[in-house]
Amino acid sequence: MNFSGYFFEEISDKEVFQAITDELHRQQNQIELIASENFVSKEVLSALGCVMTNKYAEGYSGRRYYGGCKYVDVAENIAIERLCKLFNCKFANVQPHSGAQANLSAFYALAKPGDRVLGMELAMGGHLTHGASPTISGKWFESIGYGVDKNGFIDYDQVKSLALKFGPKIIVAGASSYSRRIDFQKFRKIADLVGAYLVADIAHYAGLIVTGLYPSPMDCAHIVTSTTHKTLRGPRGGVIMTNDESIAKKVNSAVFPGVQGGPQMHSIAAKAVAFGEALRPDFKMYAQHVLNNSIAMSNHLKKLGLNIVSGGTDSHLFVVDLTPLSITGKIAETELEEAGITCNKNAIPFDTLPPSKTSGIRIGSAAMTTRGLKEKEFLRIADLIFKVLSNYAKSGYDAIKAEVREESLNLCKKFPIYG
Ligand code: DSN
Repeated sequence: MNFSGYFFEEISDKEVFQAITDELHRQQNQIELIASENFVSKEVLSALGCVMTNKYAEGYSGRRYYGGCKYVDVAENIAIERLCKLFNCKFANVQPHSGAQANLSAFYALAKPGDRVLGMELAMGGHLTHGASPTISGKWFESIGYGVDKNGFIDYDQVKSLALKFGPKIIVAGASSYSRRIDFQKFRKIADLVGAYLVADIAHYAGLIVTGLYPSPMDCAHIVTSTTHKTLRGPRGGVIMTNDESIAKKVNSAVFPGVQGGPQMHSIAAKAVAFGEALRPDFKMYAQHVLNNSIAMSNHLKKLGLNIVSGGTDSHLFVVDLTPLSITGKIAETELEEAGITCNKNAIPFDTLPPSKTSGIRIGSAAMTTRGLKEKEFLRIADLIFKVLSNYAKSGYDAIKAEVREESLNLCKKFPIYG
């Protein structure tokens, strides 16, 4: 994969050009630890900026509502074929503009407004679109939330008892900040007990799943949804997969015309390129490093005295509980950003602080692993994080933060991206 030599063409709109240039420099010069982000290859970027953005192609390959779709059909067919190969599935829809659209389409395909949906609570590590009250998933469906036990692991007994009590139409297995393996087979058994559909949202884990480093739900979920831009390292977007032909038909109708209009063909072309990259042997090595780096870093932060939710990680991400340092997630996010390290504040299970503050931060290894960092560097980043957070508001703090900022910048320069 080629992550160097990215030169975007200067555009005459100076204000926008400046914003793009500044964002490029920010990405080059910050240590990126946001668990849902990654750096795409130069080829994926080129495909994203291609002329397919000009094309309307409502419908599906071979049965569009516009003429002139011959070549976008080729791109979409390649994307579908590669995605099915990656996940070993029979049917795929590559049109969702995002993970949220993919999840909404899955709900639309399988349930009606007023039906019950059982998903992981947002505050416990779930995702907004799995039934959180401000979203369509929480407003149009009767949503019930499950959580984790006192050790931070999914409470399958609770999932089962809630399923038996409420008889949901859909059970969602998937998360935004759950670091451990999800037992999809256990979820399917519970779904079967109550006649529910199982929807697995693997947005975070997709790149680890296709490389065999995280369990795949493909043989047990009725529908699998994902984003394409996290560990899978593709362009921003969503996908839906299934092995059931009648569900596949419902999914296609749900995506278009149910939830979306014209697909973004430039984005689908870029998805096809990224799926091609994920099929290559070096992607497996990349994913293995992502996992090794995350485990090494979380263990090191633990040694330094911080709590890790659930005690560690089986994936690219983990959540640090900051309560031993008496510092909020919001403060940590701001201070670390000023020290050259980007991450996001995140609730910890049973958090007593509101989502605008939180008691934790979420950390992910996918993006910096793309830049070539290995365990040694991730351990050093853990040291830098600890240095900032443990000295916060103490005397000499500003000088310490400046030191860390300089070291972060040097590390970024050693592992350039798009340079
Ligand atoms: N917002 C994404 C995340 O950060 O996990 C999920 O869609």
